[in-house]
Amino acid sequence: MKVIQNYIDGHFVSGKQNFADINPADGSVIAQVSEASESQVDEAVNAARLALHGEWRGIGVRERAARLHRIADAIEKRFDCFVQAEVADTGKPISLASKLDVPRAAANFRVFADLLKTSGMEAFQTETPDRSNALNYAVRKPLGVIGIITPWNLPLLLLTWKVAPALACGNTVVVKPSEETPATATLLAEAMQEAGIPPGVYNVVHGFGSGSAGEFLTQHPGVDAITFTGESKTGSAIMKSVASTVKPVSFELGGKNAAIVFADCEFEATVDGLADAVFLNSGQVCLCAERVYVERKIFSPFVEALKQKAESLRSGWPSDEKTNFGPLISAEHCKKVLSYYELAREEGASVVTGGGVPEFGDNRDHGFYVQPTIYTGLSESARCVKEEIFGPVCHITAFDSEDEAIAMANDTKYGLAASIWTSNLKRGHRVAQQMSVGITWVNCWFLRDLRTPFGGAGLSGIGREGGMHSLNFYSELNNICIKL
Ligand code: NAD
Ligand code: 6OH
Repeated sequence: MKVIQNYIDGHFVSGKQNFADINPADGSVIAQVSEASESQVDEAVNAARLALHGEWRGIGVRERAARLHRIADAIEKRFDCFVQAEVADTGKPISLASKLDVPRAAANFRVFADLLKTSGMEAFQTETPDRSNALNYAVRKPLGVIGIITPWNLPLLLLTWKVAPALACGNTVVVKPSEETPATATLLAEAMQEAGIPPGVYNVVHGFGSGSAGEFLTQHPGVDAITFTGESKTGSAIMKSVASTVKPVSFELGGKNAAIVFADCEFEATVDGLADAVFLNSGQVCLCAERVYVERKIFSPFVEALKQKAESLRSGWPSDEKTNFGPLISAEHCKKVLSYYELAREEGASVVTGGGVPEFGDNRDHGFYVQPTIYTGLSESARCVKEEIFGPVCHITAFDSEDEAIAMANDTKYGLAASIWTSNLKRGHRVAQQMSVGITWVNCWFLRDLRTPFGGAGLSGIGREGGMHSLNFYSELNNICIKL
């Protein structure tokens, strides 16, 4: 059976023991993953530190950008391998991995390569007390060794979203991909080799969080910063772990995102948009809308139309091109989502559609599929309306006024994303500006421009990445003040 290895100092290496990589579509074991020991994490960090001062340091901006483009080329050359590995690990439909995950991985490298070449630094001419002048300007230096910890829902997309700007800024990285989806991080090492990225610049350590590679990395004194995407409670554990060494952190965490649908929306386009916002990747996108607020005038037809969409999703084998709805990531996550389906009933929800497990009569019955699900009728304080479920499920509430919708949408400890659906653009701007979140979409959802700030408020994160925000996080800025 295939063994997915660690990648340390330019070499593929086995770890201390193996753990199973499971296919979410049928529960079968598809590979063994080599778990890095504490001393291997140490080796990876030391290799990354040495590489900071080696050949990588001397490579100028133009050449670094060229190598980032070469990484993108190498990903595109292996497009099918990446797609297959991502589909096997996550169970996501092949159409999604080939449209979203893998192209975005290449785009992440290209965008940050180009941004690096074109971005300048701020400069100020400053009046001095003696009526003379001083010139202030900043220079950008690498932050050092960056520890990157990522989740399983968009494994390659989210990993490269951090690796690309980190390398663009001249850092070296040690990445710890999710234990559920290890394959593409190791495949990326092949692309790094082909692109001429020196040994030690990109390292991969596989394993779990607490008591394993994740924690070894966050606690390591040789790591200069941690960037993490995952659950809010893991973010809290990582914060504690890095506190003693005062490392900068960038956190993209959970969400309980709202969509607000006004009666004047373009009905069909909005239903299509919401079907994506609720069910894409089986609801396992941090930006998914689990709370949908619909103006009372169109409540019933809207609920009915979204129900039709949910029931028309094709819950098939992930490698079938016609499938547009896959399983959840794991038995454990499936149990969690089904416990919320149960809780919704206990809390008094009306089940519009779904709420259970599909039956296939083949090996998919051993996989982690659940039905796309819509609820209505819960109070705004119900746990199913307050807590992130991270599955293909939403609750729909009717509202009468704009202010009421805004108040309900903002009544959450999270603050990642929101979407507003209206044909009144003035209202779109007005409502969007009142959302307590990091990202608001109007008449669209998950439409990304990689130059824009991305991140969350409240429990949804710390800091922003994207465009210059990424370059600033992954750099140490040195401001130079010269008396003229
Ligand atoms: P998770 O927090 O369980 O795991 C994420 C990563 O952290 C994994 O690699 C895991 O091994 C590691 N980890 C776990 N405990 C750790 C510890 N104590 N120390 C160091 N590392 C540790 O998240 P998940 O279940 O993989 O992903 C789902 C969650 O991620 C959801 O809450 C979702 O909203 C969130 N998410 C957020 C964004 C965003 O951009 N805001 C994007 C994707 C996913
Ligand atoms: C979360 O599941 C999705 C995050 C998306 C991004 O970080 C992005 O850059 O598009």
